[in-house]
Amino acid sequence: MNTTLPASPRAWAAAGLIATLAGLAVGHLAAALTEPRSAPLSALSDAVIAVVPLEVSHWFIDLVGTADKPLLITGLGLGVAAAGAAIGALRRTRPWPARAAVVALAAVGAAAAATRPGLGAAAVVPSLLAGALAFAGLEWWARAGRDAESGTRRRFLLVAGGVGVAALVGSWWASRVGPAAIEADRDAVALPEADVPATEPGPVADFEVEGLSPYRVPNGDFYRIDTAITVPRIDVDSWRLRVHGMVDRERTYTFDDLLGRELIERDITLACVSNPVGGDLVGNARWLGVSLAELLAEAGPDPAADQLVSRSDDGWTAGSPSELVFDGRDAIIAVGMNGEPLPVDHGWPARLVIPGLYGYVSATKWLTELELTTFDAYDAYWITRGWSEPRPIKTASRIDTPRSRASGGTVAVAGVAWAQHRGISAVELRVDDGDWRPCELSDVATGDTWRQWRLEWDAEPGEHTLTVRATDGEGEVQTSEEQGVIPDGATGLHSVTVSVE
Ligand SMILES: Nc1nc2c(c(=O)[nH]1)N[C@H]1C(S)=C(S)[C@@H](COP(=O)(O)O)O[C@H]1N2
Ligand SMILES: [Mo]
Repeated sequence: MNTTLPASPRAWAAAGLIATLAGLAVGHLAAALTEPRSAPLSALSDAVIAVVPLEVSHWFIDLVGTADKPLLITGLGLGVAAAGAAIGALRRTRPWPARAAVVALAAVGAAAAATRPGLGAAAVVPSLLAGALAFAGLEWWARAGRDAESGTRRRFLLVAGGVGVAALVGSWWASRVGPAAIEADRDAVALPEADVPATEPGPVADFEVEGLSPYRVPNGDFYRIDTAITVPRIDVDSWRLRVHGMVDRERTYTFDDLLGRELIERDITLACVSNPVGGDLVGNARWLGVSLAELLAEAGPDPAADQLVSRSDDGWTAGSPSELVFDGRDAIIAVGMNGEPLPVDHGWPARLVIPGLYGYVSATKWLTELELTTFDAYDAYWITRGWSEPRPIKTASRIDTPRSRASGGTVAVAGVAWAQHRGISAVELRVDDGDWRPCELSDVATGDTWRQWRLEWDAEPGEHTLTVRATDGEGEVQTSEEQGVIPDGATGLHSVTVSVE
């Protein structure tokens, strides 16, 4: 039995969809084998992030929080798939416009990839390959669909579907063990012991209350914030750190150069300027690395250079006040985090950590360049997008437990407070409209980390509001005035409503 009837528009749309998905999958495989950031959807998402107006991205991030990037890439994927289906339907009656649309789509992907900072002309290959495959698939279908027997159409489905699935499996494999996989390199690095170990905070750094953030957050739980859709995968052997700009002599360092220097270890709390009151975009870790100030000094910085611009492999930049880098604080080029080489998501193979500054003006991951310049001469990534020039981290405190309910009797109320570099000297808790009650504070070694606090509360049944506030190391009490995160960090007091049984 044969079906020589022309295929329905719906069948053409399905064919367009399948050819497009197969093309995308092959493009993805090509990228996974070479440079994951050049995958069509990754490159497109990156480009969208780069060009979308500020108001739109702020609105979107407000709406969906850290789900912004997965949602963006999924949305773009659905968009491209829908375009593929539409092109399939169009191809049925108007072959040339449909062909042109495939070419245009591939060109957009290629242009997005080639213009990503740090990627070159070769980055066009995955998108062009994806386009070529979708194009060929559709041509084949057109022949099969016009006058073919159902067997030919079935063959189309099998082949296109098979190519797509095989390419997806291949990319998954390539991302784990292929040439662009770097986990193995990272696993192979044995970090030397610190020459100058971190000062231990004391016997009670951790109150170990259920629900309370640990003093040091394990790498797997550490918050992650960056603009990278696909994180840079850096080959550590060819990685270089270049120091240039307003210096007497440019310098370049390899990863081994860093490991061969004096390694210091410090507990430092990172915080994101976009952390809302009570939010969790903050964490403390033990960093191992080299002194940023000492390394920069070797280049002979010009005293007039008031800004240190740090640049990431993917082109992201942060601008930090040179004055703070050189004022004796423990600014570090970190290669280790909590006893391991830096995780890929946290900047492998090297990143900056400068105590007392928000991440967007200091904590460059996948670090490749340090440039001494001035604030007049250059605005870093987030400065051009509405965030303020570097200002001190605002004193903040958070209630970790209880968050919503508790059983009556004695309840351990506990949380963390931070005001990096100034330190925390007191934390107080208020129950309903009562007096501020002083809390017990954990041991800390420096003012560069957060500090745990706790209070035993005799909880009466009913609904209660708990509010916390901290005082920094300079005696300044945290403000209750509410401000949003833009432009220089949120203020206000964290409160939770707890129902006590
Ligand atoms: N390359 C790069 N580094 C970056 C960023 C980025 O987008 N790209 N974001 C910064 C911001 S805003 C913060 S808060 C910290 C977060 O570091 P983490 O992801 O290790 O917690 O990294 C900083 N370093
Ligand atoms: Mo951030």
